[in-house]
Amino acid sequence: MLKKLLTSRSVPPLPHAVSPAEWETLRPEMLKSLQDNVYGRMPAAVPVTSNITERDPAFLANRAIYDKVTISFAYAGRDYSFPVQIIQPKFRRKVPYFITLSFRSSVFDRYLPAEEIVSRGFGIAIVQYTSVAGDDNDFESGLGPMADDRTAPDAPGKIALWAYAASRTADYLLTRPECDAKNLIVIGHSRLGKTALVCGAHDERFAFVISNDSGCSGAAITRGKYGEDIAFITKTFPYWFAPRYAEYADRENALPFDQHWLLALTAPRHLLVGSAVEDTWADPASEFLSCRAASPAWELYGLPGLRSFDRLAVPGEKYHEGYIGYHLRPGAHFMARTDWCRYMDYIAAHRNK
Ligand code: GTR
Repeated sequence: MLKKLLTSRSVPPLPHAVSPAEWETLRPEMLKSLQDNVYGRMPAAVPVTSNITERDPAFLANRAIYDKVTISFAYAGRDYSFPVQIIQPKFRRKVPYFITLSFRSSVFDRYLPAEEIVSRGFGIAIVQYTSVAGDDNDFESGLGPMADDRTAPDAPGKIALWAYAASRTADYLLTRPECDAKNLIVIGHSRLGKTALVCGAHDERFAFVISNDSGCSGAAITRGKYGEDIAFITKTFPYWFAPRYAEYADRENALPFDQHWLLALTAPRHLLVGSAVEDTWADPASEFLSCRAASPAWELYGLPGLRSFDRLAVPGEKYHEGYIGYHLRPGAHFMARTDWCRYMDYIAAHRNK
């Protein structure tokens, strides 16, 4: 049934490979195609320096350490920096960190049950997205100038720049002795869910890549999608993307791929996709189908991708057996405590030893 649904929407298959080695050779071409057509070039990684500007050694009832850190680097002759907030649970030898791309900077936020996350032994690194680069057409401030000439068809959009900042945050986190390098996580909601997927596709140091309600140009299959489409998103948020993406408005069939390519670039690591049933703008069914269509990438490695019934998910269901975890939450577009609990349960069960 799911196969039929994908065929009826003309979703192109993943590039053909018969072995992990062959798949690895396809990775750079797939990334390039996504960069050229959707998100724009990903700037090359450069070394970072860090400076702790604030510390609370007795945070969260003395169960955590809070650090405010400035991460700095030089790129193409210019200096850049952005702040990150770190919450490190105490009394743990190795800490799996969530790098969370966040809308707001407050640790106690409606999208972030920080105390519960820390009490379960996870660390948190908050990258507040507009402190990296504004959510607008301004490419003069923050990391904006890294996009260079925004008239180039493949110039990076803001999603690429936010994703780049999450990777530079990983550079810093990996220097902290408590950081569990085998279980690094990147997570985001909505536009920042799209960003988490782009970051995880490029940066193989992330063991878990999590997209919450990311929808159009995120986890959802574009061809035949309900709700938001390329015409709307490129008109409303042109600066999120490479300028070329707008050429696909009302021409989604001309795209040489669909969004399951982005998901498949996480293989053979873990991918988690959360949808909400009332979030028709993001289109949960298209997010679910995308997980299904990405699964063959994991199967090449002899690993299960999405393990589900051969039908669309129903509200309240979760599929946690495969390397792709999926859940469909009752309710609307939001990053809920339920979503976090599902993700933490999955990671606890699949954590790399
Ligand atoms: C909407 C946008 C979506 C989604 C959302 C969000 O306005 O159309 O693609 O990203 O914003 O980020 O909250």
